[in-house]
Amino acid sequence: MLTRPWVMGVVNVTPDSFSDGGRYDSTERALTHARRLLDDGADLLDIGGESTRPGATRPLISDELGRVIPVIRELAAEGVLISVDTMRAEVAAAALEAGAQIVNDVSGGLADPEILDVVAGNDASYVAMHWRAHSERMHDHADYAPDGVVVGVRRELGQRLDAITAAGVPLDRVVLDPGLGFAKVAAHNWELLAGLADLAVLGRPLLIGASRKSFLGQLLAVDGTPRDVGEREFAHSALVALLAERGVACLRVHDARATCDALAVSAALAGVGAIRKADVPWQNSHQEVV
Ligand code: PMM
Repeated sequence: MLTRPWVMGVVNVTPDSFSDGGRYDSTERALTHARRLLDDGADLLDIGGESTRPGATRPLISDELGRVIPVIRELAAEGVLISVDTMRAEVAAAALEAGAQIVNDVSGGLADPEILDVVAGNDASYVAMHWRAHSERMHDHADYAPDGVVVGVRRELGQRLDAITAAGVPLDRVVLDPGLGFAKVAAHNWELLAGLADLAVLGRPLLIGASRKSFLGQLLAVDGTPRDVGEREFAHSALVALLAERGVACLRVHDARATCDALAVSAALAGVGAIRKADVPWQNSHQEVV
């Protein structure tokens, strides 16, 4: 049976993200954007204050906190389900204190291992993404020989799961993410998307962040010039519909409306009237949707 993935709307409170850098870098602008994502059908919002675009340098912790905490505090008070996109234990702790319920750590606990203690200590849910190095150096780590990217990512995510549970985070609080574009070239991303069943054997729900990423721009390139970042939504919508059929549990997206439209198409084609949302370790995860 088709299950509907959760739609996680992206709010980058950053001056320099590749997809939307500088557009929502004040609390007011971020909140306006957040409310638009919710109106468009997002189930939860991912609030981040550090750009992870290739080559990005890291912000000061004080800047990251100043970007995300006021936005999280305001939205959480309105009852919005929030994840904080951070690799830092200190930011995760402050975000959970401000009302976030999920920590989305693109480093899967490698950048700052204490983040796992924060997640465990707060009974939070945790998204662990496959990651090898900070953005300024990740291109040097995109080698998956001899086993290939799917086997490599599965092995390394499995190692992260061991570390996460050893830190006291219950397994059933964890979602896994292959980390499209992080220490991966375009071909790696397509292999991972085609090989999701091989990642599902790790036994945890999968989250996918493909929205606006450069591998879509490369797919649609003309004469070697990648399609502009704002012109990749149709390709992403097609991918969304296909991923829904493959049982992905959560989609991290910039355009919630286009994503929800694509999901409506998958559901209609599957002949499903009322479908269950995919099982994920966060609130209302057994809610029925139409
Ligand atoms: N991608 C980005 C940031 N955070 N988190 C998860 N779990 N998965 C991703 O693929 C992911 C992420 C970078 O994209 P953005 O700059 O558009 O936010």
